[in-house]
Amino acid sequence: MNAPFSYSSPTLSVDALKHSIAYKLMFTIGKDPAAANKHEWLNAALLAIRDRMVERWLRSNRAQLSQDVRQVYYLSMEFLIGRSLSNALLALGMYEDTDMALREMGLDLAELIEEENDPGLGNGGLGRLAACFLDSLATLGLPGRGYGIRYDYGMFKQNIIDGCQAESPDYWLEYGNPWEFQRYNTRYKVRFGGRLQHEGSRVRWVETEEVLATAFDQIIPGYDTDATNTLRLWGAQASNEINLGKFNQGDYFAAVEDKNHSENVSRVLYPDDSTYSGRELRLRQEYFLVSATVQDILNRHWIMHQTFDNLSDKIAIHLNDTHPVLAIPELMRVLVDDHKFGWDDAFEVACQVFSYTNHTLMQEALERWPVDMMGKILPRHLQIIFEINDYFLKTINEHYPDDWDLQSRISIIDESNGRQVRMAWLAVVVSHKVNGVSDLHSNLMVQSLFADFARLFPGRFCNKTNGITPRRWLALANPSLSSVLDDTIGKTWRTDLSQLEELKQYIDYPAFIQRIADAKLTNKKRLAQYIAQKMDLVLDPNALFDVQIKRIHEYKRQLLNVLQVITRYNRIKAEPQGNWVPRVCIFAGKAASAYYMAKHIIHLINDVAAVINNDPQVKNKLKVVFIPNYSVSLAQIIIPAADLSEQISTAGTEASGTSNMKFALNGALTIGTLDGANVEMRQHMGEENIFIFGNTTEQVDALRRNGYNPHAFYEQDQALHQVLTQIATGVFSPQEPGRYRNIFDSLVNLGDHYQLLADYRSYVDTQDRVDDLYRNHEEWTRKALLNISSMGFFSSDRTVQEYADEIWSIKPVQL
Ligand code: 26V
Repeated sequence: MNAPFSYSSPTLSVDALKHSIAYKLMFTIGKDPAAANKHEWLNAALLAIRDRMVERWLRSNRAQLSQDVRQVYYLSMEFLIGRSLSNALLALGMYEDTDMALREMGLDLAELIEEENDPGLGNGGLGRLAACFLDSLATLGLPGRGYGIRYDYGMFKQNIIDGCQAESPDYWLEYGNPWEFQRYNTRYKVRFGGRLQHEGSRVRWVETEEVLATAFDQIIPGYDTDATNTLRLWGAQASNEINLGKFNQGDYFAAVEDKNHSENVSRVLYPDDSTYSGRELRLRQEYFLVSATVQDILNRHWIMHQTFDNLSDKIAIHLNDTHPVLAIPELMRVLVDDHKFGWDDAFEVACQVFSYTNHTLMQEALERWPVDMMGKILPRHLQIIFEINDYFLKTINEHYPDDWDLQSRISIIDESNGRQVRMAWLAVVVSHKVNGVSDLHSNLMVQSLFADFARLFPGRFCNKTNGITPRRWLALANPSLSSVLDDTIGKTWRTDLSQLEELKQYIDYPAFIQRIADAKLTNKKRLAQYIAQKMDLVLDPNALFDVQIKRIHEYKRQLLNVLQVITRYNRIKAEPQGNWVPRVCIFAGKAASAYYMAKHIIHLINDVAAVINNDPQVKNKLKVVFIPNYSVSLAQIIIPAADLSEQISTAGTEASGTSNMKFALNGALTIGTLDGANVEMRQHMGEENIFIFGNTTEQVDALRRNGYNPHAFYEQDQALHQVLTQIATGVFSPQEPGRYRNIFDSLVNLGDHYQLLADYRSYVDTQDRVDDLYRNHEEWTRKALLNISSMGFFSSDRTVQEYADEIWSIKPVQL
């Protein structure tokens, strides 16, 4: 297919830009430039920039269609894309021109960038990974599309009130979302409930409730390329039939109520990534995503091919964790019930089309839906899942006859727990590839969670170590370091991160090392300024900035960090004139609103901060800060300012981690356990350039098996004994001395599930080595440089290229 017409590239001159911005303000937003406020100017600028992306977008879409290449569809309940304006300007190479244009109009680009809201449509690592992948897919010119949900309310906002987390809703659409294109004509019916009617061998799903899914598209620009991709998010709309029916009966209020009820399906992101809750609305959300997406994919395929016989040649569907796994029975349902596929053929197609990433081994986060609930909301899907299970168990029985233990372990239906559907099992049975997200995690995955399946299908399991996009996490977040790199090795590291290796040749040039140190100091001042402004707390930018930012979870062990902070405090108090390395311990992260212990830990951090920060004996030797409302945009300020990155989860619990990579890329040294991707980071940077401490996975397991006794550690280590006693007796909560007694009990008397006490000594001693190195600032910076230069492997471009080659079998589109 030839392009019907083509535009010449718009002149990106400053004058043209000024003209577009003013034009947008007046004719799209309808505001007089003399009266417009900052938001209106931001939206005008943003629409002007969006126009510059549309042309590339149309061209990319046209090329994808005409070349009829195989496509990947990335299904995820979460996309944490962060702010888009600065990313778009970077991708288009328009930052300077826009800056100039706005300045000439009396506006400040940096200020407008800060004004953009940050859509929080994800919980943490999993959603952010999806966003990095979209960026890499586009930059590599790979034909792919993200599909997700356009929640009205994203991740809650976190306020800290009297030291405690308080949540408030995040209505991110308050000022509209100028990036999105609402597709009024791309709408699909999504059905729930009803009953099944059997007509011979055919099944009809009837008397369902219906909700409409409407598409909202956002352009995902590739960096320095014409290639773009699309993120398509579905919003729920009440279907007209329902409303009109009641309306005609004269019950106007009931009609409106129903409308609200059905639109609830895309109302709010579930803000809990630690425990699976089994709530009906969540199941509806998952099916809403999947049903609209499968219809859309098939619709597009039909338009291009007028047949579904070649479906598995042309599409790959990737499942980001089990949340969209209902896509499997949904695709089979549509093929069998609506397009007359035989059951075996539909199963075969599904196996070739689907692939699945596992992101956690934690039992409590694994999805399992009660059979009764699924039967009520999705009766046909439940039936198909039973058929898949029967078919699968039958084939296994042919190879391992009458091994009933095996059968019950691998059955998709767990009969032991009040009958539940194990979504991870379903994903494994019907995917051609299943991957973990770091070497360690992928190995543990096949040794533990999926051990039976790995024996049955050894070729199905693989590893794809996570990565991060260097565009957002270095070029955008850290302009001062980026400019040092540009001056030294040129600018092309943005698309080929392995070029950072070249920095190693400058390791012995003190002037160069000094420039790296200066860039860090600039970033630390930027963060200090943010903290002074928001929290009224003054920090010394020369102190060691020690940072742990991530969701609050017991396995991530923020509490171990607190034990170390208090230990340091006690030592300073015991020897106030000692030669202490000044340290600022920075925390940030949200706790799931129902996760009592996580919230309690936030409270403790703030209580400890209040005591330490106000102790006149301590002064600047130690400060503790909990920065509220962690988000992508906050991460972009905090990470470049870190000297030390805390990656201290119990070995075997953090699937990969991705902030560990962001920190190292920005020149922080890591203190961490041999967990997740820390293991591979150590291999790449060399063990002398990372602070590893604590038990290994094997040692953690051995302790668990042989009877771990935290009480013995408490008794034997004096410093630890002191810290735990202080927590238990209210030294940090004098108004309520018993406040943290339960934390003491959980560590000392109730088993210390994540083995903090076992790793405490090794952690504290390693922190002393950190101080020693920091005293020699040049040596410290040399190690930071070696960290930066070893991070090439951890670009999400590498990760996505591996998925493209080894899982999706897709090739770039020619533009
Ligand atoms: C779990 C759940 C449980 C049910 C309700 C909603 C919900 C939402 C999200 C999750 C996610 C749990 C898995 C997860 O986020 N894993 C993280 O994935 C990162 C990217 O691979 C990885 O770096 C982190 O180590 C891993 O914890």
